[in-house]
Amino acid sequence: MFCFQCQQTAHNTGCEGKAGVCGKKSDTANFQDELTGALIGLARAVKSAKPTKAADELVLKGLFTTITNVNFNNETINTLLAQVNAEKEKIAADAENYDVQQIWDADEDIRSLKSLILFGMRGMAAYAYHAFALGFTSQKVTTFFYDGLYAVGEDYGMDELLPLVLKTGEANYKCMELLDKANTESYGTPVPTEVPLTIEKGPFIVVSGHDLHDLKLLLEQTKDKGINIYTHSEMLPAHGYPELKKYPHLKGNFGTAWQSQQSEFHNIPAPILFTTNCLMPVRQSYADRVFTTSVVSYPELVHIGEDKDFTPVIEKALECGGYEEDHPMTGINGGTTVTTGFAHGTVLSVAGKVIDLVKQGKIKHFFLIGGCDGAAPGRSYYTEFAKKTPIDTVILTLACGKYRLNDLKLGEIEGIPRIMDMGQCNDAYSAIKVALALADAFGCGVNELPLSLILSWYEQKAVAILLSLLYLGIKNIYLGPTLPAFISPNVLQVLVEKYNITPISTPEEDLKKILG
Ligand code: FS2
Ligand code: SF4
Repeated sequence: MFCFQCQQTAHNTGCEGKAGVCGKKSDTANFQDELTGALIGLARAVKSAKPTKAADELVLKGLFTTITNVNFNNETINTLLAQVNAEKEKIAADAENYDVQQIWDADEDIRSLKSLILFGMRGMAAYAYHAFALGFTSQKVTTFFYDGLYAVGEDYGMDELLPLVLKTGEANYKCMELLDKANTESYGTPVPTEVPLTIEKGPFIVVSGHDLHDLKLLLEQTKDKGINIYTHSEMLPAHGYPELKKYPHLKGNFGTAWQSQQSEFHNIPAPILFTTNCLMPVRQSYADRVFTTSVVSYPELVHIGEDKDFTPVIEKALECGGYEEDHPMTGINGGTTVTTGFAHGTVLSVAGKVIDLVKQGKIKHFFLIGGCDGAAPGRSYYTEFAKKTPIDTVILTLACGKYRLNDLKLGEIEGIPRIMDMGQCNDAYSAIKVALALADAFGCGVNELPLSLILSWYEQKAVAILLSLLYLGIKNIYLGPTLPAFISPNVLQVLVEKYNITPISTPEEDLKKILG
């Protein structure tokens, strides 16, 4: 096996040997490579013939399946591989699959650029899949998947690959826009919502991952059954959506970010449903209570299929019974509630006030502190950074990295909260919309705004978002906790020269640099 697609890759160079740091075994990694090679074969088939609806869906599923912490199951990966091969045969039998090892063995700059495109597309596929589940598709996005996959299988040089990296960012921007439309048209514009962290007594189900459609179906199926539903990790922003928050049994949020799940789920008296990443290797003390659905899969766990009949999860909740008394939990800074729901619709509705506060000097700077969380010790940087921001600054946050700071009570500036949670990682779209609107109001470019992006990355959706920010020309991003292992020195030089991407240092130093 060789895999270096995520931030925790071994020695920040690559996972090799018997298993990766995430727990993915070498045979699983190899099957994932084979699946990727088959998807490239499918893209080659589509060069000479029209794609089918089934092929479009398989591309999304196939790419999504290979994201970090999604699928650890050789059986489901091989089923998908067979489906991709069968579909390719139907479209153009002579199209050949690709050996992905060729990318890993390529010259380091070519490997770097192809990785940026491939990993970016994996992240983007997750977003496209969530939109697809709600009945939303975009021809432009679908076409890009085929073009991008085709390109990574070709013998292209730097000159051909570099523009494709930015095109991946452009396609992902469209994809996040599509998902924003899918989520808000299906569930309404998110509104600020305070979410309790205490688990009430009685049966409950914890829902993790990003798929709002799965949550909605579960809320329907658990109506009036005496079972409460708690979000986990990236599902927290669901509380802000009117069509989801209307269910009285959607009670609160369980636990913190994904990397704490093994201790937080230890002996939990309830089932946990994973709709997407980040699933960690499952410990014995709760293994009988973890359920997967969609492309998430783990050997021997019960999987909820496409019929989305959650009966096994519901029965498990009733069997476990939940806590006997209310069970108080806190965020990592001791807070007992968190607030979410500040997507672009809400933030832009008070744009006039925000602009006035900036003009009066009452808001001096905005920080977007967001992205993925993870186990790396250097990630406490983000908590410290948030704590050290001056009282006349506002923090926008999103994705699971927010658990480092979302329970801090930093107060308000004339009614505008100093921390605003914009949602899931894909809601980076909201942050971009707000930044563009502010730039418009001040008659300047985004790079001239008193706004700094302090980003944390872990998996491939973060890669896709970073590429979208670069496509939009956004400069001076602070990135941590480490730089991606798949960025070669030459590619890094381009990113630094063109976009001034800066690795994080210490909160004190970076704040001094930013605020002068
Ligand atoms: Fe966090 Fe994991 Fe959202 Fe990532 S829960 S690192 O999937 O996509 O952010
Ligand atoms: Fe290693 Fe990350 Fe790949 Fe897992 S996903 S094998 S931790 S690089």
